[in-house]
Amino acid sequence: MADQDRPRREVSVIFPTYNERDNIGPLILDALKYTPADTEVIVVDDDSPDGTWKVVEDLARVRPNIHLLRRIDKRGLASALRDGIAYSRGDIIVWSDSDFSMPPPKISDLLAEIAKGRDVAVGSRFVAGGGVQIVTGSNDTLLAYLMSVTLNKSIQRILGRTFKDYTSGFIAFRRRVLDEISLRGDYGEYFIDFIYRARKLGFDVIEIPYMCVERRSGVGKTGTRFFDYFRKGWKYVWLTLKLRFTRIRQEKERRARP
Ligand SMILES: Nc1nc2c(ncn2[C@@H]2O[C@H](COP(=O)(O)OP(=O)(O)OP(=O)(O)O)[C@@H](O)[C@H]2O)c(=O)[nH]1
Ligand SMILES: [Mg+2]
Repeated sequence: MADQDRPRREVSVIFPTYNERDNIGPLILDALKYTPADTEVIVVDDDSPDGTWKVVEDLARVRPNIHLLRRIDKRGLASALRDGIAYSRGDIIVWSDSDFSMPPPKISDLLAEIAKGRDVAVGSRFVAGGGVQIVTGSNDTLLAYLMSVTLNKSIQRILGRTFKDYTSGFIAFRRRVLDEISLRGDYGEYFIDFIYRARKLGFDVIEIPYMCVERRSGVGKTGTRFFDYFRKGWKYVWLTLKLRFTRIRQEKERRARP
């Protein structure tokens, strides 16, 4: 069936994957428990060497609402999400990491907010009730947590404290938001950019607490050395400063013009 012939759906859940072979099957089936019956799942896999795509291919063969986009010569988290969006048919779009660090039952909480009329619901580690599970004895998770808190505090200083988790990556939103803002940038910057512009343009954005847990299986792609965080952190802060001094309204006006 050609892409554009696929039926419209209530919800599209997009999972970007790179080497998530043991997570992705159970994750898809779990996510489908917490979404309406008329939900499609789109996995965007960058030809993972561990064969993640094969697991999804097998599932997609027996479940018509599961789709695999296997990208051979493309890489990158934000670019995977953009391809997932372009393929999706849902009126509501959801995505999360594909390692169980963002618990699938929380998807129904995000969708409940959209059902109440919100435009965007973000899974947040930094509002009351949310958090990050620190594994005892793991310096890596502790460092990741501390860097993430520091980074988010810095971003809040520049963009405002009324929003807390600018690097969440766990979200549900109405497709119509995309009529006004596109998904720009790479890796984590895309999220800061998307949330800041959505709020600036007057969309109703809410944060819903969730507890971020350790990935269930496999190894993380995020560097665990201080230098990796520092390098990435600088990129984020630089983008944040640029956003702060850009006139967001101009984009809306440009898009509104025939
Ligand atoms: N398609 C695709 N997915 C990616 C890519 N990089 C990361 N992902 C997936 O996006 C999600 C978030 O990835 P990262 O933020 O790099 O974090 P992670 O690999 O979970 O690392 P840890 O959280 O430290 O365990 C994970 O489910 C990855 O499998 C990529 O280049 N392409
Ligand atoms: Mg992870």
